[in-house]
Amino acid sequence: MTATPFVSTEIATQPELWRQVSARFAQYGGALPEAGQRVAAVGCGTSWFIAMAYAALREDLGQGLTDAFAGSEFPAGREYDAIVVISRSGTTTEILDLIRNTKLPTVAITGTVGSPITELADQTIMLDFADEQSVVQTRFATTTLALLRASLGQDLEQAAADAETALTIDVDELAKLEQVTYVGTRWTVGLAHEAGLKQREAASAWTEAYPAMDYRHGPIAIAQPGRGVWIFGEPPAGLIDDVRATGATIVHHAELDPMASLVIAQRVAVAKSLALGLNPDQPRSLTRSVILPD
Ligand code: F1P
Repeated sequence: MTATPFVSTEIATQPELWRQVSARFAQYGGALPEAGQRVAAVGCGTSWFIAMAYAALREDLGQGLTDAFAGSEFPAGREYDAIVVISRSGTTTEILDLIRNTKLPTVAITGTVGSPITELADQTIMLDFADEQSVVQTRFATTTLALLRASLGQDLEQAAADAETALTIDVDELAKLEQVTYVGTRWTVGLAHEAGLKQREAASAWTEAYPAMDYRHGPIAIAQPGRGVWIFGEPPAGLIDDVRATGATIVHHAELDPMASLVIAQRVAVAKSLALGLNPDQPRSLTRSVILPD
């Protein structure tokens, strides 16, 4: 592959988009749930992992009960004050079915103007400026999370500056790791899942992801020299020593916002894909949106 993949260009725009979306936050703020409301956040694939990150962060910031579900797993009949649905394409079957079948208020975050979700959801937050040409999501997902973090009162400037640093870090050695397991704590568990998905999608590579505390309950058995354990956020006590003892490579960007560490993970996924002679924009067996037959 000689031309620059779309995903590489899209990854590089993230710092600016995070700044842009947080500056525009006031414009969208009214549509997002208020503090104290009981909220469900729902998506599929990447969008589910962003929902997971938002849910844990919202609860940890004391803004109210927040659950995250994959689109297919929303528990019908459970009461929430609002459902936040995330879908870049606005066409994902499980998400559209959920909105059609619920009586609860829905707010959709999407990247696609005129998509069915904009007709079905009660309110829509349109992030079309963060849409992507690559099938593999990077900037739509992180820009959505930047918006959600801003809605919870977080300042994204440091994260954006850290993401600029993340764009300059050499990833060649990380891309040579045979296998990576990503771990996180609370809101960074969602980031760990998203990082793992990037390598599976872009490079058809074997990755795993777990809550960091759960990692020692079995998954550590595959750690060995030549493989990596990528830690998002604060590592639990003793974890680094336990991983070091296996000989696996520890990846931990302690000085960067966890979303900037995700940017590095995205770049590793692309580098690994290219090294294998694959097209990182077009994962095997995957389309931009999963639309299932009736
Ligand atoms: C969800 C999704 C993505 C995946 C790929 C196909 O899309 O499953 O997670 O990376 O792009 O679609 P969406 O509902 O956010 O459009």
